[in-house]
Amino acid sequence: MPANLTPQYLEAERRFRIAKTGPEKIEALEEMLAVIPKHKGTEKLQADIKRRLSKLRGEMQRKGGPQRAYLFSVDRQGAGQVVLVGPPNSGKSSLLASLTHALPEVADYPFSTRRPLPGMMAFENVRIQLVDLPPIAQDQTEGWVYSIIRNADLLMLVLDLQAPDLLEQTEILLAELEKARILAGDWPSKMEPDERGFWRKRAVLIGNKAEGRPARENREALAELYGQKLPFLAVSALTGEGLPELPAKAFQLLGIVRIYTKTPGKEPSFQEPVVLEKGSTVLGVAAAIHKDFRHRLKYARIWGQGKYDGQRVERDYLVQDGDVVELHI
Ligand SMILES: Nc1nc2c(ncn2[C@@H]2O[C@H](COP(=O)(O)OP(=O)(O)OP(=O)(O)O)[C@@H](O)[C@H]2O)c(=O)[nH]1
Ligand SMILES: [Mg+2]
Repeated sequence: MPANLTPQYLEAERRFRIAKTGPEKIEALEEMLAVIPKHKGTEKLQADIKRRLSKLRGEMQRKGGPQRAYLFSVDRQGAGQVVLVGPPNSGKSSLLASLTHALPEVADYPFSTRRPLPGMMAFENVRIQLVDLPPIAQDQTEGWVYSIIRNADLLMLVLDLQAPDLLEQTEILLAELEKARILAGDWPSKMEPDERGFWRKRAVLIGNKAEGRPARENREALAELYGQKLPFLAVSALTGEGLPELPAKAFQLLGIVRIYTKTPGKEPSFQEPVVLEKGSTVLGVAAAIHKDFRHRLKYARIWGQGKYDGQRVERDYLVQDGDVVELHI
């Protein structure tokens, strides 16, 4: 064992050893990964923790896992996983109900949501997974909620624009996330903690309950205080105001592109795009279709904005949203 493991790390490891449930183990492993000193001497150990984490997450998502554990994790589906995060009663479940076919419990009392609930939200020809979560509240949110957030692609921070203490609620929300080592901001989401042990996650502020006059004043105050740091959208799950823009915003912030593949001499199908991270190459497209194509790809032809139709491109050519790619293997 590397000699310079900190007391903080050893404490997390102790918690891992005595953990009984999957969510408890995942939480302890995440803490270990966050606080482990990051240098050459711990590289093997870090890799080992990551392996155990992804194995546990996989186990919990398969049907074979214990029923109870299954309730605390959410199998990723569609083009990206977006989680609804916010204080009690801000309208997270209402938004899930408005944007997907899911049927969450909506109630006028706080803490009505107890378990994660996913639904699929449509944006043009892709589907984005939206996950409703229990609220974030000082010392009242169970650890597995943060584990789900750490594993998400995008956070929708849902706030109640009609709450008299809106700004305080926003501050508390961001502070609670930070306590759980989650930094919400205008940066690409990472699935692993950074050097300082923080999960950096891209976030968008959703001011819900935007209808009515008090909301209008609050909206301005929120935009003024946080608008520089975070993208901001005002919506109302009640009247539907702002909701049509929400899926497009999520798609944009997920940082993904849709590529359509075709075989020579045939028309592409525009129904089922290959979804890839922004910054992917033609080789990435090939690898997404079949892992052998990574080695066998010779070149590609491409159609899209700012290119000649059917232009021949090499393997490292960057693809853009909407491109049609013909792979030559
Ligand atoms: N006026 C107004 N009320 C809303 C709006 N959206 C939700 N509500 C109401 O706000 C209350 C809370 O809604 P929920 O969707 O249950 O809120 P939640 O954030 O899921 O609450 P928890 O699960 O307890 O964290 C309910 O009474 C909703 O009807 C809105 O846009 N405008
Ligand atoms: Mg709810």
